[in-house]
Amino acid sequence: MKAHDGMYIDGAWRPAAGRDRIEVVNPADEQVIGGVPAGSAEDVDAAVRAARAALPGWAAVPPAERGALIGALRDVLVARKGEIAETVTAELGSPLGFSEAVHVGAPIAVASSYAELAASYAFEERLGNSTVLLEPVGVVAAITPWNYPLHQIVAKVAPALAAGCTLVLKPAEDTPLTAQLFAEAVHEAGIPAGVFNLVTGTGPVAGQALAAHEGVDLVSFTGSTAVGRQIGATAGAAVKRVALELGGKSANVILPGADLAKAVAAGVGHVMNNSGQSCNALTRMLVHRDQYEEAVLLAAAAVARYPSGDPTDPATRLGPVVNAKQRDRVRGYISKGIEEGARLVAGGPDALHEHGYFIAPTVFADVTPEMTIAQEEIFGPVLSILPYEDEEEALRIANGTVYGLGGAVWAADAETAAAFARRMDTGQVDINGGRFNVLAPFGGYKQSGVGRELGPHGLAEYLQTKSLQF
Ligand code: TXE
Repeated sequence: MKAHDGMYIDGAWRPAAGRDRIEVVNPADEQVIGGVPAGSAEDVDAAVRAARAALPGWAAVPPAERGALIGALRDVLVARKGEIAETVTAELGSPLGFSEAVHVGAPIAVASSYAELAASYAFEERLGNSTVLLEPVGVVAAITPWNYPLHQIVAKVAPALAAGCTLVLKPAEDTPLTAQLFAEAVHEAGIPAGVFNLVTGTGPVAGQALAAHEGVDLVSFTGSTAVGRQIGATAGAAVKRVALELGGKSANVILPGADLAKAVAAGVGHVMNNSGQSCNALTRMLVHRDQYEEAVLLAAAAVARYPSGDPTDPATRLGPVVNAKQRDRVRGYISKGIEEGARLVAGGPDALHEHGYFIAPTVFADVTPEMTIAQEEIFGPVLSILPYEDEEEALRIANGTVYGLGGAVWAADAETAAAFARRMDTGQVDINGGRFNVLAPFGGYKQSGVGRELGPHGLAEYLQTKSLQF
């Protein structure tokens, strides 16, 4: 696939300082589809300098004009939707229809929301005898993962631009081609040179250099809890702002009286979408003991409707996972589930196809809350179904992990489900199948992270506060 042999710094593609490269592999057939330069500390430094130099000019652009440029960026993403979706599918392996609708559709909606929010947000307010100014925090380091390659970028870049910040993006090693297309879109939209900069490279080299750079004012990271903890510690030592969006082990609580068939089918879909590689995936389904066996049968029937294979084939609903490391990791968790005594109802650890990093859609029953598969983030198409006796036990199980990112509750009516959701230690809960809302804050309780993305709460992360008394 087409790739730039350079870094997008200060409004142009520039050669990398070193000669290291990253190969991009299609996870569906294990073929190399391209390559990009692996940036060094020198490239990071050039990008941070460009972002810092552009900061005063961009921060002074009236918010409505910044919003208009974010709108122009959205328009380019819309115009190039097909090409971006094909690139996401080639790098990540997600079915093409899902890439178009979700991988590109969601960021388009996010960019639209920030085009409007930039213009309408109250960057100044009067409180008693003070005028409170909400000013851009400065230069942002955005470090993003591969699971939603475009969305994770736009969820950071759009609010940062709206706030008046400038950025350096270090995208994931597995999906740099989507990031390059995004940089092209920024350029085409006419966003001034230096406001957005891209350095491709590895986490331990380019990522670490960026997170530790003294010219960065805020590090916004999405990825594993292990790396997030490290970035948080580095930022803390430098008294630098940080936003962390980390792992999850979200519970899908089906209360008696809910439409069981609908709840189970939706829950299975949530875990199978994107091959389970969503930080808020509803990986633990909690069902009342009286309906338990019925739910297990329904789930087994539902996963059978997720044929896996070539992601460009419209019949495919389940693609591979992103790379060999993730495949081995997910298989390891499936084997662990069997070893610890969970009942395998569908799928398993065996290879599915001759080529590609495919995992069979897998369902475990008789999972207890202490099992590894009920505690750790698997990041694959693996569902655990846990029984409960009463609501108090369901709540204890739902809240009984170190994570708290997503969640869902199903009940006979929305009020009953919402009453339960209020007691959950988690950042976002879908009630009776509630849909994605681009304005709703997204982020974690407990070890799922620090800070929020999306909507006005997401914009606030990129602002700092000054008060003038008069
Ligand atoms: O993540 P990493 P990986 C979870 C999921 C998955 C596991 C491992 O459970 O199985 O993490 O995935 C950059 N300094 N999530 O190994 O390494 C890296 O280059 C600075 C949840 O892919 O955390 C990439 O850009 N940066 C998740 C980004 O961090 C560093 C999404 C994420 O990679 C770095 C992805 C360092 N020392 C994985 N090391 C979610 N919350 O959505 C790596 N990076």
